[in-house]
Amino acid sequence: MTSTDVPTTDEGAYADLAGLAAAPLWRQYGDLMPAQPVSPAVAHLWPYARLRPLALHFSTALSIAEAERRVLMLVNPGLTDPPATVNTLFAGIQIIMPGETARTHRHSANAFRFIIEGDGAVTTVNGERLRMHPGDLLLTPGWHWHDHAHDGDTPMMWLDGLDYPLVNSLHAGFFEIYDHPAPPPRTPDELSTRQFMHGRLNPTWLTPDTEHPKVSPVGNYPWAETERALAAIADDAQGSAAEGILLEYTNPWTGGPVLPTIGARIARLRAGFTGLPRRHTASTIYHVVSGSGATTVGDTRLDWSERDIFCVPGWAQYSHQVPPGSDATLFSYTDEPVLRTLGLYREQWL
Ligand code: GTQ
Repeated sequence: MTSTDVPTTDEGAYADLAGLAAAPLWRQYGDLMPAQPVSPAVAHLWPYARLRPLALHFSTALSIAEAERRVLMLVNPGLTDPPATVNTLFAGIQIIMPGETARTHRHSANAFRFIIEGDGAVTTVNGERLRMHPGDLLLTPGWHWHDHAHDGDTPMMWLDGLDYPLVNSLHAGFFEIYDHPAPPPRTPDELSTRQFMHGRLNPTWLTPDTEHPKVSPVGNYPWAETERALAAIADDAQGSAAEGILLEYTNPWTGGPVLPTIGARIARLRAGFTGLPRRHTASTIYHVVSGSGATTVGDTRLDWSERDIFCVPGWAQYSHQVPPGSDATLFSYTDEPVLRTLGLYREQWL
């Protein structure tokens, strides 16, 4: 048909529209403007005890050079193509063996590591060497060069968190390999942590990065400090009715989240804790640092124990329970900063 032809049937008109890369809104309105969020992501739990032997298997089956990063992706059963853990965020288990180096690269996606086990590996971020210990939170903000090297003597495993699903959905993903021998360190080891870790005493001679004000200047939030912060209040503070004694890792320049797109948190849930159910538009990924318990998400019950990873998609109703006997400690990360920045954060207590 030519541009001057007039269709005579509805069917013909719909076919002509499709041929023009156009479509009738009225046939899709409800999908495009849902009354409330509809997410293909599901609540899911990945048992660490099942992942660990597989990580060890691939540590000998595949060289780190072949893999670039030896990471088991935790793929939400509802978000397989492209793979993501929740709508905007990714979780993976990375393993590095003694003597190995994962070469220097950078990507526009923001990343962090939360160390699960092992000792003796060092991550270098934009020229600063950061030693990794279990429970440490290390940041690799977008477009920062980073490599991982391991000179200890046991396998080292950590949780990787990245926002690449969000970055790729915005078509803003860049990646580059540093194709030269690793340069010498640019600052004394761990200086950013030592300069900023005390929060209320910040260096006067430094100023925030005006182009990236929402990126924390801290390389490593060490477990020893996190544990001290929890221990100082955990017996006395009231805490959140949904998340217990929930502390946010903060950017010392802003008091806000550590990365523009990702907030990271640690929570102590006291023995016998029963959280009030709620939902919010932010999605969350949890890692069990210690203890055990259950999280009910809609009709799904996730029973978790030490080192497991699980996720709660946005707008899903959830509540945590911890049995009597011992406390539980949960690390978590969330896309709440994105939703808040865009004016899209909503929460509802149920
Ligand atoms: O360690 O740089 O889990 O680039 C995925 C992509 C880790 C990393 C991941 C990465 C990294």
